[in-house]
Amino acid sequence: MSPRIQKVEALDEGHFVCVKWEDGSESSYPCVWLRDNCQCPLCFLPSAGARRLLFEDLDVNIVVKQVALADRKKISITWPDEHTSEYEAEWLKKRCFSEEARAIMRADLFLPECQYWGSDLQLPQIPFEEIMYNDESAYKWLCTLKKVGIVLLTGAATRQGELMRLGHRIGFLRLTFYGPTWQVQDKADANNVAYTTGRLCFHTDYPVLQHPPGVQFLHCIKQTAEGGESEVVDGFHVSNKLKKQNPEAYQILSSTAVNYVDVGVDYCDFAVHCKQKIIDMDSRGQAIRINYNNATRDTVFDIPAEKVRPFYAALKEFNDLLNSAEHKFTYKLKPGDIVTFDNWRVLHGRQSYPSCSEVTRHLEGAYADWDVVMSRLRLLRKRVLNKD
Ligand code: OGA
Ligand code: NM2
Ligand code: ZN
Ligand code: ZN
Repeated sequence: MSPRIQKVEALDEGHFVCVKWEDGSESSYPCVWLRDNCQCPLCFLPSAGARRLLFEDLDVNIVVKQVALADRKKISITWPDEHTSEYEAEWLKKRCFSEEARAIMRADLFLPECQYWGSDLQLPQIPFEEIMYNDESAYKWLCTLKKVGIVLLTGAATRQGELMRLGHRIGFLRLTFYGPTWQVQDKADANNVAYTTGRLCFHTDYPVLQHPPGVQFLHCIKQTAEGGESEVVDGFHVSNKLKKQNPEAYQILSSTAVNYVDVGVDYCDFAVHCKQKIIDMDSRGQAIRINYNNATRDTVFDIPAEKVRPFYAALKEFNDLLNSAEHKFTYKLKPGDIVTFDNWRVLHGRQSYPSCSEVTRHLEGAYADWDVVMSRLRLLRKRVLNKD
């Protein structure tokens, strides 16, 4: 069922090659791109899936000398220096430059579909051991994590080390100054407010890092009887609301760089500083990453004095929207639960709980990068759907 070619011709003085498909549709390919992507063994290294051709050796004004159709399944091009290139119909079809074809390719590569939620969230749940041993379940887990931003894995053993296993399942975890995995519990001389019994207001983890961890795992090993409930909110959904309701506040939060700081000792000693906008947006103004932890926001604030009060007012608007009953979802982790969520999108918090001389609440946490998670998702999809 691979596509077949009816006709091929050079256009625009040899700067484009136009392919007419059997269904009557047409695709036009710029010659500089065709030459750049010659698949011959001199120009391409199949074992690496990478280009051997050096940019220095590419003539960016190249035109075709001759183009021919071979058995409706591939085209061959002769270039002015007599180098020849062949391109398969299926390969070309996938790389068509039309708006629609690129939208399909983009969706396939990056799964941009996003399902917004509020207090009505139906927290997606999958048994932990299922995603560990079953590829279809693991694929479903990662697709849902990407689309909804949060998935609860249930029934894990109530001991440390399960997140290490989960890390191996996807590839590897993200090491930070708090260690490969880290223990959230009340600690004497805590080096982070998370390691106390206090309430944590809505935050994303680690905005002090230039590239904050994309995905977070929290494994409940022990849960306190009283307090310690978890809260989550869809930061992208709330950002959209803020943009509509108060464009000025949105503008301030998406353009003002806030200083973050984290100094201390854990996995090793650290003195981390960074400036981040609380809402990172793409070129269309859509939020793509929330960088907000009130605890690590620095006392140093590198903006002109007259901009300070408007900034606080804008942050207040955002914080109020995050906390509105309409937007936040509250639940309580049970021992054996592992909550997995998009740390670029979902803000999380916890209620306070009574302090006690013994440890009454213990979560093990870990991070992963979206690059690693998306890589595993694509490989699982290929295996599950048996396609590429
Ligand atoms: C954290 C955190 C949540 C909790 O450690 O950063 O958000 O429920 N913990 O303790
Ligand atoms: N912990 C939980 O930004 C932060 O400091 C988040 C990180 C200590 C690893 C908390
Ligand atoms: Zn070549
Ligand atoms: Zn946190």
